[in-house]
Amino acid sequence: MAYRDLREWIAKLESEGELIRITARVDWDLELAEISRRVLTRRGPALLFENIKDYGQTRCRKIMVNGIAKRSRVALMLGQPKNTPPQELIQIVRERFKHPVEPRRVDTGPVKENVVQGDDIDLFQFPAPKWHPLDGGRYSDTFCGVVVRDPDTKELNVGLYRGMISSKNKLAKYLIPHQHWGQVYQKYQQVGRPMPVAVVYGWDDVLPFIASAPLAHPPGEYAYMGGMRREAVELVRCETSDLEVPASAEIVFEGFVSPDPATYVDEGPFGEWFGYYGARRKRPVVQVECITHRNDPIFRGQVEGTKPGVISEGGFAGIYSLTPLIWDYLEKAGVPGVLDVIPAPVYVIKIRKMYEGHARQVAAALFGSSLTLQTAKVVVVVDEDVDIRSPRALELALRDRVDPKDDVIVFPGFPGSPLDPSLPLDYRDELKYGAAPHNKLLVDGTIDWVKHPIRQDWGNRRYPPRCTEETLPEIEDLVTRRWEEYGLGGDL
Ligand SMILES: Cc1cc2nc3c(=O)[nH]c(=O)nc-3n(C[C@H](O)[C@H](O)[C@H](O)COP(=O)(O)O)c2cc1C
Ligand SMILES: [Mn+2]
Repeated sequence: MAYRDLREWIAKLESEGELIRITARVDWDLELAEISRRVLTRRGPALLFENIKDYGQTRCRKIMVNGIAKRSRVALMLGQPKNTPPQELIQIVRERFKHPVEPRRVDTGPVKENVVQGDDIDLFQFPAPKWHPLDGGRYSDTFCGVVVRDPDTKELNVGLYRGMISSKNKLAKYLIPHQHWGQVYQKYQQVGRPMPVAVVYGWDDVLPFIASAPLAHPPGEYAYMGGMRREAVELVRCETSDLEVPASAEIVFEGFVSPDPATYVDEGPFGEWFGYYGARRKRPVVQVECITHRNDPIFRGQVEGTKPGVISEGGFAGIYSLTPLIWDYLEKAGVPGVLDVIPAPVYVIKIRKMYEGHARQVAAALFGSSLTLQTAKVVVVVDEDVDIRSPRALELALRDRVDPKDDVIVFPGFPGSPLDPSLPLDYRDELKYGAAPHNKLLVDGTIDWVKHPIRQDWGNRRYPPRCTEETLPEIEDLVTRRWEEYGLGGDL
């Protein structure tokens, strides 16, 4: 039932009317990105570009975008009906995270149809777009899986980390030390050895879905991909290292990151998910030593930095991966009563409040975990009677339940995302600080039990009864009965 590879996934999307092939000639230089962005803004279909300027005769001639940028396609990825409601999808993902499936090793697979080494390596043979006008280069790594192995535990890690083509055989990478591959890289640096890396493009879209989620080890990302598909991922060994990649992936770049900062090259600016360009800095490099790919391979990418209010494909996938993870994490941390979760840009958590301090417990758990290090900066916690999916209801809760003096609480000195544009540029130096030095904010929108004890004259409530919802039943009946008599019949 699982999709074997990107091609089977594309065929499924096409049969469901969820993918369009673009055969008109399109320029990789901004035009392709703008088409993708407009279609994303309209929550349109996935796109397969088949005719890219300068890419008629190259090793790779096609690129797919927007594969899981819509709920119907997230549902299809999970083998569910297209119209599965979002809250149901989140519960399905939650359930599948609880049942990881270990990967299976196979001897070979389609990804080995072509093995490219030495002088034949040329990353510009792959149609990486220029996504934003001020980007420092062409970003090949926007929806891929970056594989490394922890030299101590021997575990594989698959993360989605951006990368820019720096030259024919160099990928400049945004490697943040606190991320899993950043932690692995520090181990290689300590012993002065280069870190083997494999970057995987194009497979079942559970690959970028899982690679961009902050998951626990063990069992690691491949087991979670297996869990999402309910079928083991088949892995083959790389040519130049003991790393492992999906046997039916479209393309794999294999290489090494030198431990020596003298080898770092310029990376950035890049239009980031915060909606701003980041800074250009010297960053680690994957020196590519081998490329393996299928015949007529299909590249995979996504446009970041969309229009205000429009969530990118990566951000969209994140709603469906992060929400279940946060929910489970809070439960495991022993935080009771979580009823709903909205992750990022502002976290909103709905709880059945059980004691005073409950909201602070939620916030402290979120700020205390690496799970939410990148994304949790502002957390709002509200009671169960607030519809957190209604912006108006949220505003009313902020106005009517919050005492700015007591309920707005700063948690100073936490690690956070170096992408945050509110930080001074120096704080955003990820290689200097590991993460970025951050302050976090809780807005406690729950009713304060100390200030508002239960009152019998309010019907055993802490807050005054709402005047907007209730009149006496006999008055309702009376007015209904006399409606015509008032001269208010007909349409009124
Ligand atoms: C499109 C996209 C691009 C990303 N780029 C980066 C990046 O350049 N560096 C980074 O550290 N995290 C990046 N992330 C976030 C990581 O993928 C995410 O934190 C993930 O949990 C990393 O895997 P890990 O937990 O195994 O380290 C990106 C996420 C998305 C959706
Ligand atoms: Mn990981």
